[in-house]
Amino acid sequence: MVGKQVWQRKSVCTFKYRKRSTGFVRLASIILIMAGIVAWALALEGAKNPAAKTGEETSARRLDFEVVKDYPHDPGAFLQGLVWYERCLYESTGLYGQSTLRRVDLPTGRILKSISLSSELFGEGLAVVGDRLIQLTWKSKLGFVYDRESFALLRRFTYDTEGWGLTCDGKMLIMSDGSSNLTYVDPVTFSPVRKLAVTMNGHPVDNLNELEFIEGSIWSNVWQTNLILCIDPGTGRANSYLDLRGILPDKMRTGREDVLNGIAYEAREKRIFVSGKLWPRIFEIRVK
Ligand SMILES: [Ca+2]
Repeated sequence: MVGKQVWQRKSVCTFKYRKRSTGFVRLASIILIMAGIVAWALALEGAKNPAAKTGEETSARRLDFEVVKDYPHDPGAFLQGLVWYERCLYESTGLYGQSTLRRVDLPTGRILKSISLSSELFGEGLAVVGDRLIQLTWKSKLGFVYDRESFALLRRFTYDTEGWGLTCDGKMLIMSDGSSNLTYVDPVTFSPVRKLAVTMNGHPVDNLNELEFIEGSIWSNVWQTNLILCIDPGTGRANSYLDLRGILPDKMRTGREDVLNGIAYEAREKRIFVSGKLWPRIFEIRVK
């Protein structure tokens, strides 16, 4: 009998403990689920809008712009690199079996000269350094140096990463590889000189792509977005950005991979050109 009472008391205590314990577990679960939902919402917002303030770094400023003019562009050009020299644009286009290096006239958009890459190569970033054109390829880790006028191949070089965007700050090449790092590369030896980690609002920004050095700032479009970041070469911080959403009208879109992927700068008249993969237009923009 005594034993039964003890058992009953123990049993009641255990039941109460279990009840309290179950309540605590339920509350903790709810808190965890709520925290998960908030974290997921923040991550989603961050993915949609890297400009959202998420860290201690000063929030990047959105720059207003206007389209000054637009020009025809070969809608078959899978644009990967765009650069201006004197009166022409130079383009590197991608896709296996379709990659080219070309010189394009403005305002007509006419292709003045074009050479094809071997079918196993996928053209990527392009920069002008003096009388040479430097072109990257995507996964082949192989770059080319051409005579700017004749497009004669002068030499090849290699690198350790994927090749994405390329520009020149007047002294060094700056290269992107799809990560949040940019690499400074010696334009003569093609040796990497230093890495620049790029952040926006305190966070690394992946998928840095086509580049252009404009008035002391590295402009980089972020692959598969309408964003162009304006990066301080000293700190790696994107202090400002442009959102080019809607610049290419929906009716001109192919629905394929027609994302923003070209930035060029004409320094004399301070003109900025942007375009994208398979875009039928090149847009000249002015930052307000
Ligand atoms: Ca460029």
